Amino acid sequence: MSNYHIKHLEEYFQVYRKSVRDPESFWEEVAEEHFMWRKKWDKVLSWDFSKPEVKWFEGAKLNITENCIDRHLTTRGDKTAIIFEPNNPEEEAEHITFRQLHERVCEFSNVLKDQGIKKGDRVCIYLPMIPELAISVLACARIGAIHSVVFAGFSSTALATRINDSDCKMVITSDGSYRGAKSIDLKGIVDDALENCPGVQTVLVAKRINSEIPMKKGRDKWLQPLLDNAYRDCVPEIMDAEDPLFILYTSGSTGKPKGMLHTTAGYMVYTAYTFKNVFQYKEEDVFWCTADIGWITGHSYIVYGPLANGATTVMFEGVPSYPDFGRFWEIIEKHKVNQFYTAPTAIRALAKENLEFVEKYDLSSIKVLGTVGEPINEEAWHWYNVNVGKKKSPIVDTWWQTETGGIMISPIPYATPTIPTYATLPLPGIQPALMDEQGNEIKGNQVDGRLCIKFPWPSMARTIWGNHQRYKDTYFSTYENKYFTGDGALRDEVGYYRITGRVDDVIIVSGHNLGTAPIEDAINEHPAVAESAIVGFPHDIKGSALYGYVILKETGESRDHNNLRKEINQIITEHIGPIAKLDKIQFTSGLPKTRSGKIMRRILRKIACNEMDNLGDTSTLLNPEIVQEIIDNKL
Ligand code: 6R9
Repeated sequence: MSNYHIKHLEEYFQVYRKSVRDPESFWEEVAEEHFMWRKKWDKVLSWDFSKPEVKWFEGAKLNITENCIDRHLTTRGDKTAIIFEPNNPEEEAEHITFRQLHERVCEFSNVLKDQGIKKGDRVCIYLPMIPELAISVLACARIGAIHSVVFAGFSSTALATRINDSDCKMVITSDGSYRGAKSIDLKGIVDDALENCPGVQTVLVAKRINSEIPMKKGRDKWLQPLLDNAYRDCVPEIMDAEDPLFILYTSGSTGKPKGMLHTTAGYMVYTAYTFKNVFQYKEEDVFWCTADIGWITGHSYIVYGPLANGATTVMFEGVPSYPDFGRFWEIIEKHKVNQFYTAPTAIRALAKENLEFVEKYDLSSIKVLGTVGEPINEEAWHWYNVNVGKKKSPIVDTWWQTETGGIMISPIPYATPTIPTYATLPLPGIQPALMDEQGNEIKGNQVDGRLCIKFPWPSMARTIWGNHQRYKDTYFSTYENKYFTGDGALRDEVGYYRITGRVDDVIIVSGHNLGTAPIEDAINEHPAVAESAIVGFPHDIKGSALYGYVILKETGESRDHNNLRKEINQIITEHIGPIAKLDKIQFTSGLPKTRSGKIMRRILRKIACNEMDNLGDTSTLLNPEIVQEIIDNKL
């Protein structure tokens, strides 16, 4: 039996038991068999959650890009590593082989070195989803520089905060970006941000939209001429297992963004392992994750996890609605995608549109469907299963976080029976615990509580950049000797996990703890409802009462709102009980969301509580304009 690739349920249970009984030899075996080490480790694991300090594969030496690129050259040199699908479907897709990727990463690494970047320096990458994004990430890793990718939809303020927090010396950007029918002046945003970033010495600019842009003398440099003159080979920097690989800022609903720091060996082993198992990737498959690389999902499952397995990974520059709502399905047909990984918010948006958009395309290549980012509601799950998977492709509802580095709780397709809204079982090596508010672990099944992890796993973040105390306070202080995820979960009678939402969003009504996900799921069952979000607001008798924000489908918009309110509460009563009925229901055309599709309930809560003058940081919102509409129509 190989630990590395699980193929059926019995095998999962065997592997899981082994991983819990002896985590060190379990991970040691995985690491031994499937990676390229310049030197093996002296010790597999040392840990102390009270500090907190965690080290995996201490003493080992490696370079992650040798594992993602070089070692595939002999057997997979001509295999496509990256398929780049441009925003405009008329523009030809680009197929980059492992050999070409090697060359391009080496050239880029040499440019970074020529520009004075050394091991340990921080480099901010602010690029659209073009090949240079993946290549610059890998180039940093090759020379030991720490990359900090900032999603290229963030504002100049958000960018400046992140550049300064980790003291980046360099910014890599492009003249602009395409997003559907629009083009965006990225370099202008960088110029604005850099007014307040004295530490940045160099800006490398890739050409994408060929716009005329100002270049600041001495600071800004066009990338292409530098690449053209760079040598095509670059000896990788040999890194320690625990050397930093990257910083990635979490969207952070409150306060300053947190720069999660991930290190080299553990992150590599875990993302590669989970990629292989959760997507059941086979050698000839084409894998597509629709996330942006500016999000952890893109780091782990567009770049590192797939490439460490020698996989073909798709990078899509555009949006699901351009040139029309069939774009995702067109791309699946075009590149014969076998595994498709996206977010519930995208599924819901596409499910609102005419079915013809998906029925038009041949989706028979699909073997596995995945979701990530938020709880998937039952209706969206069924839509995905019927219309995209044609009821023959398992859906993996993958629960994890920027902090966890890789997928933690998820079905293994074709092994774990799936149930809508359940992330199901922990992956090998992951030991979840549900805790009560007094700090006791809740044992047994059919229980709910706060989700913690009680044993280290290889890809956990090691600290928050520049603020270890905050790392400790946020994740390791609520429960002794456990990592606290901030999420609530329930464990059903067979031990399956269902994530019920962020614990901060839990609302206590007449002494009952209510998670947001199950109530929103019930509301979304109403045929006229497209999406919803609930928050609490103060109530004299109940302590808190529930305020719902509901988006109607086009078909529901002409209906009498008071009747709809009654029907929605009727559904909630049937699914959950009268305790969860909403006191107020406001119909709206949209909900405030982060760029990765998560509803910012903090803003909705403040509006419901009449605290409009204190909405907090809205710089990472996808649709800031919706906030005013919601305020104007407040009940
Ligand atoms: C990968 C990613 C993490 C938070 C997490 C949880 C929510 C993610 C989920 C899910 C329910 C899932 N979340 N996946 N909730 N079911 N399958 O999303 O990272 O951006 O850091 O967000 O997202 O609340 O704590 P990140």
